[in-house]
Amino acid sequence: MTRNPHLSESTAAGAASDVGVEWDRGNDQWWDWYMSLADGPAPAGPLIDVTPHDPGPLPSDDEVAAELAEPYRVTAEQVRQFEAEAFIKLPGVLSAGTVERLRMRIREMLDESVDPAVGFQSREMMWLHDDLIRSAVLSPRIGGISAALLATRRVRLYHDNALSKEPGSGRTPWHYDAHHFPLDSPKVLTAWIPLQPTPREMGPLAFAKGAEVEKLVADVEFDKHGTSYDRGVSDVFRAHEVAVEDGPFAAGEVSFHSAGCFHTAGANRTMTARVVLATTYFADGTRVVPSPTMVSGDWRKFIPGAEPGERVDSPRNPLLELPAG
Ligand SMILES: O=C(O)CCC(=O)C(=O)O
Repeated sequence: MTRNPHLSESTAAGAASDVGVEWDRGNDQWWDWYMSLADGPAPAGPLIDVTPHDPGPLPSDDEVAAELAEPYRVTAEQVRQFEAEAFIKLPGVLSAGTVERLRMRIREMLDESVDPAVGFQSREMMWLHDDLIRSAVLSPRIGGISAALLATRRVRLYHDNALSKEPGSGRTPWHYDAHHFPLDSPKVLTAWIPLQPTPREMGPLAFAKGAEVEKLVADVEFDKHGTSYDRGVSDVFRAHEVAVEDGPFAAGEVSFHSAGCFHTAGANRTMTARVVLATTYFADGTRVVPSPTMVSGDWRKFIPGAEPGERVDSPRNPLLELPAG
């Protein structure tokens, strides 16, 4: 067994499946580790130059906030689909101009904080520092969709995440978020908000269809050092002919996946960074799992003060204001 170079003495210790200790580095280092668990050869060949997208006139900060205060009507059929498939892609959640404004701001925030040499760039908790990002992360529109899909009236924020998969950067391994978030409830979801039209070649998020497919891979042993977990999940899905939704995202289209949904993302084979705002929400009343693991990264940053078994309701986990009506 080759030791994973992103792990410390403490997190590398024990069996490859042993994740019982807490993560002892930052969340950006957590992503470096996690992305190193993706299987498959590094893709070769030239990067594709995608046609630049024209978002039209750009809205002001106030116009973005006003747009995101408006409700998005989620139908009963869409809720049923989310429950049956564990994810849903919804068109037209954001206007093309709002998508571009968020992209520009997140790019600035990444550029001021992340080493440009890093292939998968990340930054969390941006809503604490920026009004425009806050108006999206805590927006009644995204909050209202999340509450409708989780069949609850009260949702709180777990965290926000900027995720920029730079040109040439590789796959995101198969995983499900209940393995990551130390939240003791099935009522947890992530809104994955691409900040440009995202063709297949750019590595859009891809989902294994079906709330039950997680049972098929329950016995695949996690491997903190290498790529065998990603490969094992992929092999089982292939053997069971599990359908995978890996299509492109149009500008303004947003996916919502539950914490039990298995998902992955392809490499970015284009010359444009795949920038995403990913925001995670949970039903009010949720508690911290009894024993968080290193797979939760530096989770105390996101839910400060909440210890295992306690309710998560710190000032960093505000209740979302839902749209009127
Ligand atoms: O953007 C990616 O490649 C991975 C994101 C992800 O897994 C998530 O937001 O749950």
